[in-house]
Amino acid sequence: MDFNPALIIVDMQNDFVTPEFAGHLPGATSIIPNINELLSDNFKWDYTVATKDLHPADHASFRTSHGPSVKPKGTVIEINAHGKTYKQQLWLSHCVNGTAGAEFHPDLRMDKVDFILPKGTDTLVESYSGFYDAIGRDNGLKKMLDERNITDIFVVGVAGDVCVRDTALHAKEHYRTYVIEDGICMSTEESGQKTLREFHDAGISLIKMNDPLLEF
Ligand code: VGL
Ligand code: ZN
Repeated sequence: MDFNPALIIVDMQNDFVTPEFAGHLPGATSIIPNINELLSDNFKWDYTVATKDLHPADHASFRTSHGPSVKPKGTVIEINAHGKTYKQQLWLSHCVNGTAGAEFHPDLRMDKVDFILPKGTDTLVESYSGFYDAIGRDNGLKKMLDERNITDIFVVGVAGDVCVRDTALHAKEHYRTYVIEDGICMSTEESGQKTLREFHDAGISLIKMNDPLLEF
């Protein structure tokens, strides 16, 4: 059986990972050593990709982008974009192109990453998944994986219950898919538990750094 593994590192950017930044997830810095280990020469990936949430300053997913008052936390709105309507939860402004918050956490060994995939660059459309945006448009990731005959996808990064979740669920539509539990950070315990059940129901394997599957 072919085994051509790829590593997808999701949104390890300051706004999500670094204390003091906009959408910092408590505990997110603790996964950096594991991700760096995965990027070391101890692993022979056929391809490594890092997704990068990259939004214009007035992005439609921001609580500040819809009228003069800042929308309350957790607000979900309908957005019309390119002839489609989709529901979007609103977030604090995050990963604005050109700001420090959009940069990868400085401790990550990004020089070992083969390809950086920007997503969410369209003002009107968020893209949690590395594969397809909120209105189903292709970010081009599958084509790059298929050109390298990738069979198995391992996913790490943040947030475990948002962008890791959507990326892993889309990956599973095409590849054997694993989420590395000690390589992700959830935004909340409750949402994290729900996401782990979704992974299980979708047939996504949850593994740890010491899993024998990672000895290649
Ligand atoms: C993310 C909310 C909005 C993430 C990105 O990377 O999980 N969450 N944009
Ligand atoms: Zn975003």
